[in-house]
Amino acid sequence: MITEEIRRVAELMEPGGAIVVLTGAGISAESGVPTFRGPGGLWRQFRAEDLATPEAFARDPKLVWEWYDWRRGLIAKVEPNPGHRTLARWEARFPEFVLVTQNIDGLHARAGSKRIIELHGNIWKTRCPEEGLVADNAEVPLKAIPPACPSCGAMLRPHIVWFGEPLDPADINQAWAASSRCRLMFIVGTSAVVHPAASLPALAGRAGAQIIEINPEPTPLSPYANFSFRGKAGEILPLLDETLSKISTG
Ligand code: BV8
Repeated sequence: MITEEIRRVAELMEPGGAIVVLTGAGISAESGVPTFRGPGGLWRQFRAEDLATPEAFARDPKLVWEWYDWRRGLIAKVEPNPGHRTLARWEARFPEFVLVTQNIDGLHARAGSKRIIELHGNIWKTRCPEEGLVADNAEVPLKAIPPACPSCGAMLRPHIVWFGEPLDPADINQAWAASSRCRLMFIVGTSAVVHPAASLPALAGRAGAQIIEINPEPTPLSPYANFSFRGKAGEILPLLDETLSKISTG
């Protein structure tokens, strides 16, 4: 059944209108990737300070790499879900569509999205701290922990933005620019507590965009959303897509 609110949002999705979608761990939850802060979330089991900071890596790189190797093993076994696939379709459908993700799991790309701003990096990439070279790495499990740079032998690090590290200026600048000129911003599956990602909807809202949140739980951004869908991304996004198709075929 198509709710009135779904129809209203679908009607706002005009073919030429700029759309930004900000995703978080919740969109991958239905694929089986653990979130960070909810029940069963990674930060309920592990301390971010021990595993996701530059200080933790300097102290114990083997421990940090083992944790990422374990997560790579989990992610390698799962598939993108209908939420990821809907966003890939929207990229093809809307010329001014920008996908900004905090996720590092690579599932948006596997679903077919091509223009993705990965604000926090990608678990399938390594970076050489000496030469700055970013390389793809799909080994599961990793052959050596910690892995070494094939070119200079230095210890590689995950190509991930840890707490206290700046985001890649090119990524955050693109995300800021897209957010400040979009007409619609969807916030999907994020607890909206990690900055600067969580500041993007405010930027869009101030510039006059309609804010649409999709999350089974309320977040600090919920009071500012024009539409809040309390449901799963893998159900609400396909429902919106279906409604969009019905509207456009009359
Ligand atoms: C920086 C990578 C500056 C590791 C991650 C302003 C105010 C306060 C603090 C700060 C601020 N600005 C900066 C900070 C500090 C800090 C920060 O934000 N701290 C917070 C926590 C207080 N930010 C930083 O440190 C950032 N860097 O600001 O640098 C700087 C400048 C110059 C020089 C030096 C430094 C860097 C942030 C990067 C953090 N990296 N981790 C890894 O993943 O291995 S953050 C971690 O949280 C994840 O990566 C994830 O991307 C991110 C966000 O989490 P969510 O995706 O939202 O996931 P969460 O579990 O929280 O929520 C899931 C949601 O899904 C829930 O709401 C749930 O209800 C919902 N859900 C569940 N199922 C579904 C669903 N929704 C839909 N469908 C479902 N089926």
